Parts: sequence; structure tokens; C-alpha cells
Amino acid sequence: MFDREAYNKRIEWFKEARFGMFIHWGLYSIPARGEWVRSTEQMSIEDYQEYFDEFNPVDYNPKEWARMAKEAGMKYVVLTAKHHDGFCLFDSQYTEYKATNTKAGRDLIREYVDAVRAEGLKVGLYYSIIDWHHPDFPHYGDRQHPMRNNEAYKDVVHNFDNYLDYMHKQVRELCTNYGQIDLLWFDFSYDHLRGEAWRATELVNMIRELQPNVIMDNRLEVSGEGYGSLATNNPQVYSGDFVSPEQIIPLEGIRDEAGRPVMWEACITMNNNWGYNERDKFFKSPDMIVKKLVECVSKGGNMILNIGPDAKGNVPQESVDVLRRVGKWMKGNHLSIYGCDNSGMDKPEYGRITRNGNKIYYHVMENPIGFVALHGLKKEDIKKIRLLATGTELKIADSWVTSNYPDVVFVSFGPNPQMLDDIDTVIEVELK
Ligand code: H79
Repeated sequence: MFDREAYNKRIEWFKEARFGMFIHWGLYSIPARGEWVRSTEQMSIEDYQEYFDEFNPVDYNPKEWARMAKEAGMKYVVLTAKHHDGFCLFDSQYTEYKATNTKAGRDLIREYVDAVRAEGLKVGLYYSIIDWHHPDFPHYGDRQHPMRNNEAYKDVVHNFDNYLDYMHKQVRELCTNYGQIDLLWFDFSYDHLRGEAWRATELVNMIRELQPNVIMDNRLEVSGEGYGSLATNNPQVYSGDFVSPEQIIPLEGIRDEAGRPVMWEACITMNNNWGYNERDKFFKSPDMIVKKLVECVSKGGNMILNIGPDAKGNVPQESVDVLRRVGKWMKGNHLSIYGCDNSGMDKPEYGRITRNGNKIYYHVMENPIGFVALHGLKKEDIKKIRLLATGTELKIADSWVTSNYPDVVFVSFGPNPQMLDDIDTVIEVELK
């Protein structure tokens, strides 16, 4: 039975946090053609082996990653402990295909977990339930596998249960060897491989026993198609704690069958790849990132923004610059993000609205001509209006220009009506 009370308690910190950092990093950072390179270029295990032999991340410094996340205003970090290629950044006793056996020579997850925790951020691990390296993970005819339709492997018999034992044991290691884990990000179910095909009830019961407070995404059950049983009245044990829309922001947030808001997190790349891609320079601007974050929060969701460090472990300069600018905005305006939610009010033409209790945040994303209209307010309910970033008080405007709209509250940015922050200037309205 789904315990809604326990569920609501579990996701409290996540709802409060709203903004996280995703990190995709592994062997695929060396070819630098995206994390799917083994699949898209149909490389065999042998083809791909050279990256294992070469892996030597001399600049790996998760303390710096954690500091970057913190300074950008992010509250949690999720790193790929194992991606689809099966390579483990952690020291698993069940495989030799791990960082410990490369030139890195050590458990890279341990240093990451320590670094993130030291910054006071929540610790997340991504773990791919797909595994292109394990001999018992099916590939013949499987469109998600790099070796799909390879005649040479036509008659290979897979013992999928063998793979599942391996996968369960690795998840047990992640839940046992690194102290408290706050978030597990599984990726992903498809075709017939979903839910109990992963022995998911057994898996989740084990996880909940080892890490009673951990939250999980919904991909033991689905990937992108549908929200899974979390959005029904009878979530499965393995429904996960949040829906994980990939590279899309839900049009109006997400609700379950009973109309209750369902927790979700949009995962978004900084450019158009998750893993480092040397040729992909299509980075999103800080302007876009701030606005998309506000959009998520205004629809009751989180945003996790991805970086793809290079083979040596360095974060691309473009990403560093974006994070810095986003952090500058967050420094002054985080109260309009953390713990905020859908306001239930109409979206204004110039931006969006977020809300935290008796504080309503009007995000002004376009310079106004003259006054700014704060729709949906009654003058007598207002205690105080301020510019969030500076604390400057704003008076309700009373002018012949606004007199045609007697029911609307207007304020002014002053005699020179320029936005304080050219991305998003936040006006905080405190209600009585
Ligand atoms: O880990 C990241 C992705 O690698 C993984 N989930 C995020 C968090 C993922 N992305 N997409 N998918 C899983 C679904 C598969 C998409 C594909 Fe393709 C379309 C696989 C092959 C065609 C994207 C485009 C990857 C290669 C080309």
C-alpha cells in the first residue's frame, strides 16, 4: 500500500529545494561525442575498451563541482555512478569495469559524496538500469542496445535474472557504502522492460530498508511515456517519488487522478548533450535558464540542470559562465524559488508568478513601459511590496495613467523604469 503521509514527508526537502545539478561524466567524456556514443556509433565492447584503458581524470575535483552547484543556488547534485555503458565510477565488488581499475585507481563516488555533503547539499546518484556491458543484458533486436541486430550474437542466450542479481547488488552497495543517500535517479524503462521486469518491488523494498528517506525518480516504471502509477490513485511500490520529464517542461504542471499535484523534476541539458560533447557549443543562455527555472517552480516542479565535464574532469567554461550568472540572480532572488509553488494566479504578460505562503513573487521578465501591473491583488490585502533583490520598498502607484484600471495594483520601478536585473526582476508582495 502506498503511504501518502510518508511520501509527503519524504519529498519535503525536494519540494523546498527546487533547483539541482545533474552531472553526466564517465568513459564517454573521452570520445566527447555524447554519452550515447557507444550506441549511436554501434561500437563493440572491444571498440569501447580503449576509453577504459585511457581513463585518467587528472583534474577530477568534485569539491569544485559541489562549490559550483552551491554558488549557482542549487540544493542537490546527482552524478552518474553508472551510465548505460555500464562503467562504474564507484568501487563495486561485483565488476572489474570500474574506476578503481583505471588510471584513476580509486572510488570516485566516495570523493563526490563527501564533497557534496561538505557543501551542505543533498547527495544524489544516477544509476542506469540499462547496461550495455553486462553479458546478460539482452541486445539482439533491442533498439536501445549498441549491439542490436548483430548477427554474430544472434544465438547468445541471456540469463536476465543474472543481470538483475548484479543490478540489485550494485544498488545495495550504493545504499550501504556511502552514508545517507538523498536521491536515486534510475534510468530507464522501455518496451517490456519496466516495473516487475526489473524485480522492482523487491528492489525498492530493499532500498527503503537501507535508505528510508531516499527519494527516487519514476523510471523503474516508465521513461517519458506517461507519468506512471504515481499519477494514479494506486501508486506501485516502484512508482518513485517524482515524475521525470526529460528535455520538456510540462505544459501545466502535473496532477494525479484525484487532482492532487504530483511532484516532478524537469531534467534539462546545458547544451544539447548530457555527456561532454566537444562539438556541441549550443549552450543555453543564463537568461533562458533562469526563466525556465522560474517556469518550473511556477508550475509546481523542480529543475535539474546538467553539466558534462570533460575527460580530465573539467567543467566546460561555457557552463561555468552560465552557472555563475544564474548564481548571481539566485543570490538576490532565491526566496522566489526555494519552497515556492504554483500561485494559482494567471500568468502575467511580462513574466510569471511564484508563491510561498503569504509572499507572492511577480517575476518581471520584460521592461515595462511606465507602471507594472500586479494582477490578482486587492489593495487592502497587501502588507508590503518590495524589490526582492535589494529590499527597496515599492509604493502602490496612483496616477491618471492607471485610473482606467481601478481594480489593478500598479507599482513603478522609478522615474527610469528599467528592470533592476535584466533577466528577471522580482517584486515581492507580502500579504497581511
Ligand atoms: O542520461 C541521460 C540520457 O542519456 C538518458 N536520460 C538522460 C537523463 C536518455 N536520454 N534519452 N534517452 C535516454 C532515451 C533514448 C533516446 C535516443 Fe538517442 C534516441 C536513443 C537513440 C535515439 C539521443 C539521441 C541519444 C542518442 C541519440
